[in-house]
Amino acid sequence: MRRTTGVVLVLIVISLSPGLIVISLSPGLADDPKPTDNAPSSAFFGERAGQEQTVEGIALCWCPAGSFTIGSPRTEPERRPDEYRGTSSFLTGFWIGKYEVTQAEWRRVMRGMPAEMTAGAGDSHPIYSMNFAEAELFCSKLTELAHKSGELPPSWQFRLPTEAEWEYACRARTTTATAFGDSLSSKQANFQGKPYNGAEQGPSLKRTAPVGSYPANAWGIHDMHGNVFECCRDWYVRFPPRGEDVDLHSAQRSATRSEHGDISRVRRGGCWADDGWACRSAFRLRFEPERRADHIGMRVAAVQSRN
Ligand SMILES: [Ca+2]
Repeated sequence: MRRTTGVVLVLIVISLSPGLIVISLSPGLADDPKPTDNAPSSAFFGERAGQEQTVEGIALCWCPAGSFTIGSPRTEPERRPDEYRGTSSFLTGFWIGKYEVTQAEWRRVMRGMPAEMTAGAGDSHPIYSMNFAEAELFCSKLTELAHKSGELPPSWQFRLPTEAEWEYACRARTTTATAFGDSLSSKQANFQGKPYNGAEQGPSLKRTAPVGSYPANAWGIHDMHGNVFECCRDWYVRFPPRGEDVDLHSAQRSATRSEHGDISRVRRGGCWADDGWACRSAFRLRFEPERRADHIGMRVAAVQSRN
């Protein structure tokens, strides 16, 4: 049985603004960790940024513990106010999908498709048109399969990335507007129409491309820019808190309402149906939980559970 007596959990409640409560659980240092107890999960940690492994058929890239500047500078062309900058940090590293979840992966785990694939169909095309609940169900079923096969330690799980995790993985240490610099051509990512910030005009497929058709970022991750938008687990908060391990999955009360009164999750990274500017690393957009769209897909993260 896993020993937990050596760890003291410190509960910190920070009130950042009226109605916005962030709860952070940090492991205390009351006792030395017991290596024998943690051996299986410790061995599962990566050792360097971009290190790869495949778990339950899903290729993953390691994102190390550390911090980065999330958001965009005021000087960035096409910047929006909700991209305000701050320092985001991660106490522990995590794995993120090297590719968007594909249609073949979805079919294998879910035993069916969420909708007709009208914007590019095929095993290696990204899945889309799932709603938020189905995206989360995919992650929990994948976790179950990977626990059963023994490829994922019991203390780890697949889930959607937080916005901070997503942008950290997207940037891969870059501070420019995209992981490929301050402009973006549709030769570098699958988007439609106008290149971003004066880049060379490339093709417009007007549909999804097989995942990995475009160059990877510095950590080996493909299609963080373009192809399909990727839903994150956070509720959309116009000015989310920055800081350590921010996770707004349960921050429904803090979610910012749209002009129609709706609250939403968040999607990131632009897509085949939008211009290049929407592919910027810091760009954020709403994703209403019940919505299905042929340009919104997902990518998984594998993280050590916090309980
Ligand atoms: Ca994408």
